[in-house]
Amino acid sequence: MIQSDEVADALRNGAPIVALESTIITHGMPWPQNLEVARRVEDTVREGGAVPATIAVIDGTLHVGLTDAQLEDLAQRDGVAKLSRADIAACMATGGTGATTVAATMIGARLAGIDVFATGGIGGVHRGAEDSFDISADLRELSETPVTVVAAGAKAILDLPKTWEVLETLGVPVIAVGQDSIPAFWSAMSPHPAPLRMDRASEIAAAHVMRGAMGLPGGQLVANPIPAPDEIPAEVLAPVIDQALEEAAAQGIAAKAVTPFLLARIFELTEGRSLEANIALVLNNARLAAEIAQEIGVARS
Ligand code: PSU
Repeated sequence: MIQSDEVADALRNGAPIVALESTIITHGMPWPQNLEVARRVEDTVREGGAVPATIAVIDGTLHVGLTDAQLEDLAQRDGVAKLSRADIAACMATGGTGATTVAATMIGARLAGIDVFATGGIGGVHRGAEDSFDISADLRELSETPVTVVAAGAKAILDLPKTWEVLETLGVPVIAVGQDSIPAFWSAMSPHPAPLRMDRASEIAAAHVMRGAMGLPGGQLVANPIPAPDEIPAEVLAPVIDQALEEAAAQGIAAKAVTPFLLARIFELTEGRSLEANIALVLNNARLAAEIAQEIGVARS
C-alpha cells in the first residue's frame, strides 16, 4: 500500500482523515466534471479540518491518498476496472488499475486505519432483484468492515425498501441525519422511516467508537440528506428513472454496467440536473464526514 504524504502524516499524528472512493470519478460522473468534483470534494474535506484519502489501485498498488496527477489520469483514462471485494485482490496481484467502489474503498480504508468514508450513494438491491439476484456487494461490506460511510442514502435507481430490509437483516445501523426518513439520494425525503436518527456528528462518532469498543464487526451507514435547494423532488425523477431502467433492460445491460448506465442516462434525460444534485450531495457528505472524523478523534482522546 502506498499512502500520500498528507495521509501518512495524518495517520502518524492521529489527525482526522476521510476516505473517498474513485468509482464515482471513473464510472459515476462524466469527464471533465468528474475531475473537478474529485478536487472539490478533497478541498471540502480539508476545509472541514480533515485530510482526504482518495483510494484506487494503480498498476497493482493500493493507493490511499492520490496526487493531483494520479487523480487527473484516473479521471480521463478509458477502461479502468470497477473494483469491489471480489476483484480488488486479483487486480492488485496482476498489476492492474482499478477504481474502488464503496465496498473496495471500505476495505482500503480499514487496511490504512481510516474510520470514516464519504461518497454519494451506496449500491444496493436493484429493482427486479427477485429475478436477477442483483444486489451490490456494498451491503455485505457494510456488515463486515468497521468503517462509517457517509452517503445520501442509496441511489434512487434501486429498490430502496428492499435495500433497507437487507441492511436490517445484516445488522447494519442506518442513521438518518436530522430527519426521520431515510433520504433517497437526489431527493431529501422518502416514505421510508429511518431506523435511527442522529442530529449531531458527535453522536455518530460516539456510536462508531462504541461499536469498536464492543468488537462489533461492520460499519454504519450515515444517510445524510441532500441540501433542500439542490434536491430533485422524487415525483419529478420517478418517470426519468423508469425510462432509464426500461432502456437498460431493452439493451441487456447487466451486473456492474447497470449503475453507470443508469446514472449516465439520467444525466442526459435531466439535462445535467441529476449531476448538479449529485455534486451537491457529495460535497455535503464530505463536510459531514470531516466533522465525524474529528469527533471520533475527540471521543477517543
Ligand atoms: N456514489 C455516487 N456515484 C457512484 C457511486 C457512488 O454518487 O457512481 C458508485 C459507488 O462506487 C458504489 C457503486 O459502490 O456506485 C455501486 O455500484 P453497483 O450498484 O454496481 O454495486
